[in-house]
Amino acid sequence: MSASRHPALLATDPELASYVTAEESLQAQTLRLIPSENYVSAAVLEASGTVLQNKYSEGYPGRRYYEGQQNIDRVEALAVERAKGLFGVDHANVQPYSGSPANLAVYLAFAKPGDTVMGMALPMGGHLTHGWGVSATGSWFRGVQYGVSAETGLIDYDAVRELALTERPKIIFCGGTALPRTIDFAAFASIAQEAGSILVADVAHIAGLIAGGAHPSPVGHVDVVSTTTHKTLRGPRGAMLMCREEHAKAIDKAVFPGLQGGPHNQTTAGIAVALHEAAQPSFVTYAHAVVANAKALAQALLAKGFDLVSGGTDNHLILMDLTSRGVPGKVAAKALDRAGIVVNYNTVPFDPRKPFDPSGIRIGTPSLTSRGLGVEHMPTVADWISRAVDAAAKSDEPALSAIRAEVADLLSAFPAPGLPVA
Ligand code: DSN
Repeated sequence: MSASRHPALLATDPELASYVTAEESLQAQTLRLIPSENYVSAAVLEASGTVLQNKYSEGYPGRRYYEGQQNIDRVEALAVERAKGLFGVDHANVQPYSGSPANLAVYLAFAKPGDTVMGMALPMGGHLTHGWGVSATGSWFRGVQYGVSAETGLIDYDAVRELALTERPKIIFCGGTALPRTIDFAAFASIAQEAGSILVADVAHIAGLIAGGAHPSPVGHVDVVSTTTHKTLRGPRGAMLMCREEHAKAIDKAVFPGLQGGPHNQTTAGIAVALHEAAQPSFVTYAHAVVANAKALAQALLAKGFDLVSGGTDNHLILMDLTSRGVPGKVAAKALDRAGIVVNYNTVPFDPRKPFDPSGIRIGTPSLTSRGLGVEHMPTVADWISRAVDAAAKSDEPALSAIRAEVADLLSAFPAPGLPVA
């Protein structure tokens, strides 16, 4: 692969250009199974690298604190309209820099420091920003946390209700980062209504599945939908907050001027393109294929004797508990990396091990689906994972190298969107 794809960068800063080129090769030749990652299209990449970068635009379309917004206003208004159309919401704010600032804006809109807020515990599959202690959201607010049942690995909605009615939180978050099962937004809505809480669905992981009709939508059930734009939605790294009209002012005020300054207009452009792509029939096919691939991969892993949290998956994500294989998650993740399969180590519910050295790994199918791999390839992927975990237990480096070659060989027939063809 040649760095000539970035000629100006190569001429100005060859060292940096070489890192970008190396990353292109890495992303082309490895099987990327991190469920929060994807491959954006060439069009999204182009939009994200435009001269829109050069413009300051504090405010919102038609209400800016800087002049020269003729084109920027159109870009942002287009992104907003596309978000509203795709998700069927009254209002969309496309300015949050990423998921954590988006969630922080929700706190700013609806709570005061010291208020009680409720979310899923991080080790159970929640997110740091859902009131977990080490996050500002768990130290500036009083975070109370729900989890999953030890028997089933599923959310126990009766327990969530009991906690909500005891604690009466200002805000309840549903959604998370390691949830392999469908979220029952209607059940959360009835709990939030009883508790008098603002309900926020953080759909960062599943936004693309929702857009493509492969997961139920929270719209109509929740007060606010928070999402990043770069996971299953396949846009640039950014975020959006969506809500009913009654909350529009509070959300906009919280994002700007409450929390952020000028929006990243080049990212807004990339989001607009990604939303356009997500409105096409091919995206519906992609979203359903992501889920079909994850289900097929889960079946194949179960057949190899792996323990999966909740016994499988309904979405794009699989949480593997490696305790019975006798290999810690971190050791497995590093061995898989050497085998050309990129995952992240992850806590599993009720994990006796520490977060930096947990019992599990988290995998998902968005990236491989974007490359065009299908259910017929999932037994091979499960076999690679099984062999790599066994090789990790025996420190068998030649076995890992052999898998790496097999991975690169298969992937060479499935060029990744947005990457140069080798
Ligand atoms: N959203 C997280 C992930 O799932 O990777 C990171 O915060």
